[in-house]
Amino acid sequence: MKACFMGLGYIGLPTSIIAAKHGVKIIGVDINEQVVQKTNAGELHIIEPGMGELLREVVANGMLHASTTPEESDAYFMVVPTPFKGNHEPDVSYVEAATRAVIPFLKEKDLFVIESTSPVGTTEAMAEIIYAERPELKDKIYIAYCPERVLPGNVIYELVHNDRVIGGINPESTEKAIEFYSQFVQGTLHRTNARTAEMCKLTENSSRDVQIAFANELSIICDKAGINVWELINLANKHPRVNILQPGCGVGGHCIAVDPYFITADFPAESKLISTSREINNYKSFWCVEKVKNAMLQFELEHHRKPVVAMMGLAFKPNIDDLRESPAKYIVTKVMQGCNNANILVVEPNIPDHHVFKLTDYRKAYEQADIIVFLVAHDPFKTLPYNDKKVILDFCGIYKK
Ligand code: SAJ
Repeated sequence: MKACFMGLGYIGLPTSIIAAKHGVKIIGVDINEQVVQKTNAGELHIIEPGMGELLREVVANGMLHASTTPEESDAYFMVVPTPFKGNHEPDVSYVEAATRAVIPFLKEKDLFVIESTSPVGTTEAMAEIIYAERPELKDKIYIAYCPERVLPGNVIYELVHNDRVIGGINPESTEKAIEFYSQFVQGTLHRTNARTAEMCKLTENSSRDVQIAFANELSIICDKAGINVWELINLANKHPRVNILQPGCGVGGHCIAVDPYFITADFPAESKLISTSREINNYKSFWCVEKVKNAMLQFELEHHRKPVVAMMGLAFKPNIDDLRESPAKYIVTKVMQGCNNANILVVEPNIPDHHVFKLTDYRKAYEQADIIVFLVAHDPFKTLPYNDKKVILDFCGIYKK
């Protein structure tokens, strides 16, 4: 069997590598020539543990080849980004462009799958585009939506072991897609229709966003009430039916802070809780900036000099080097803008250097600074002994124990 993957990014590339490893011949397509060249040279252009060796293997044995243009295959997978346009409205133009690019190659009994996170109705809309161009294929090809659920950093394991939801535009399409994914997925493949599968992906990430918003709201209430939010959540979670997530300095990354807008854009009147949660999580980062600025002013009033401030962490979540859509990075930038960059030590132990920020070793920064701002709960920070001579703003629960 031959499969064509449109998009060799954080999801498309790993999925095509795993499929190739399980005997599917892959043509991987990307508009970025550098990505294509690197992939064909067996070099991974993303960061993902263990994936580099697998790529080298499937390129060397001819199971995976990359190109800037699609080729005739038996199955086609759309794994391209769905960004925003204007006011947080999803932009499906990449999905549509990828779909249009494979239309000339489609033949009877082929499988066409969308994996990109997409607004409800996208799979049906792409089916209409395909049939408009190739009316002879109506009811002769299989069309389905199958979202991914992998957590960056653990992709090799999760691509194989996670359950997946697969929704065809008709039951035959669902079965055909299940047949494909069973070649390498050991988790259960759950059957549904395309609209439910699309909504399921959005629901998973929105559910997490709403739950984190609850924790972030609690953290702001507790700050006012003089209660340690970490202790509070730990105690509340001792209830057998309560499971509150952890507050932080906001919600980042490419998924949880993004996908809820795919629901709020289409159902603005109905998605009150989801849109308020987005606002709370965005506000939490702004609130952290204000807290840091206030602590700096307070210090200056008390000590008649400006404080040295250590900003601990830039990544969007603990123990990774990914700074995309990072609330910590936003907070550091805003604080630096507010004080003309003076006396701010920026720390990110997971990257060697940064083109904008001059990085300081986390131990040195902790030693030198008067105010320590914990933004990301990286493991190395937890080894720093609590020093009550310093002003510590712990937004991510470094000292919760
Ligand atoms: N965060 C909190 N408190 C928490 C948990 C997370 O503030 O208790 C923050 C993190 O610091 C980070 C953000 O949320 O800024 C998102 O991190 P995450 O680890 O929760 O999730 P992602 O964005 O790395 O990956 C998510 C996953 N989805 C779910 O957990 C429902 C992953 O399974 C998806 O595949 C991925 O989105 C995606 O591609 O959609």
